[in-house]
Amino acid sequence: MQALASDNLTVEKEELSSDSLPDFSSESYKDAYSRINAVVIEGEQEAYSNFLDLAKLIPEHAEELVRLGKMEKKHMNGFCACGRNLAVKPDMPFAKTFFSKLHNNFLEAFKVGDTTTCLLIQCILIESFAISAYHVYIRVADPFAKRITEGVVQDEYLHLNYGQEWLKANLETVKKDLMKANKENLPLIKSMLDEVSNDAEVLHMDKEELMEEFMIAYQDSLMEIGLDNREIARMALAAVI
Ligand code: PL3
Ligand code: FE2
Ligand code: FE2
Repeated sequence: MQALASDNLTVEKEELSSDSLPDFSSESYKDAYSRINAVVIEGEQEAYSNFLDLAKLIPEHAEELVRLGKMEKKHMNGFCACGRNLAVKPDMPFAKTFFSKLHNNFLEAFKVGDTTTCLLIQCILIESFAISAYHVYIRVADPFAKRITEGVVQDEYLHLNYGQEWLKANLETVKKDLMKANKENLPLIKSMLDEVSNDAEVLHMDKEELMEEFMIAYQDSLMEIGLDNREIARMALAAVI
């Protein structure tokens, strides 16, 4: 009896610890992974096409932007391999719907030549989202996916950095557009996080932690761009109201 009681205690402790690794072969893990994996694959695919569009908006940096875009294709292939490795079929229709509002906003902005909004959506919002989620995922991923994601996250900083530098150099002329684009798009990131949080939980990724990591990456990036504390606070508040 004694031994049984203490065994139960150990199990309970392991389940409570968010850092403990999940059972990668369980049906519940594979089911949640089919959506999360698809979201990441679709996100990388759309990032590729967004960088090609950005290359058209900023022809003087076309070569660099195409190079950044090609990295996204590699990321996509890497994450496809992660799904295959776990024998999971990504739920791509789910992922397409998941990104549709944000992607439409990008395409609308592209159509009217609104570089600021395109950069905010792809380089700042999406890349901050990816960087924060990948960092949280790395702690609880299977060994194969962990290695892939560690390589990917390094590139994502280059993508974030590109947007930061451009917006910083043009800040005075784009500030109003930047605020407006933030107001329209940051709430979408918040709802997207809400939408995947249950599946992320199954992968042992904590929602609060995902939100914290995102807000840190996002606010850091706004600081790099040269916004002051008040402006950053005002922009961050768009996520809750
Ligand atoms: C651009 O380089 C990448 C765009 C991808 C965006 C991904 C968002 C991540 C969403 C939620 C949690 C994912 C965890 C990672 C798992 C493989
Ligand atoms: Fe990427
Ligand atoms: Fe990226």
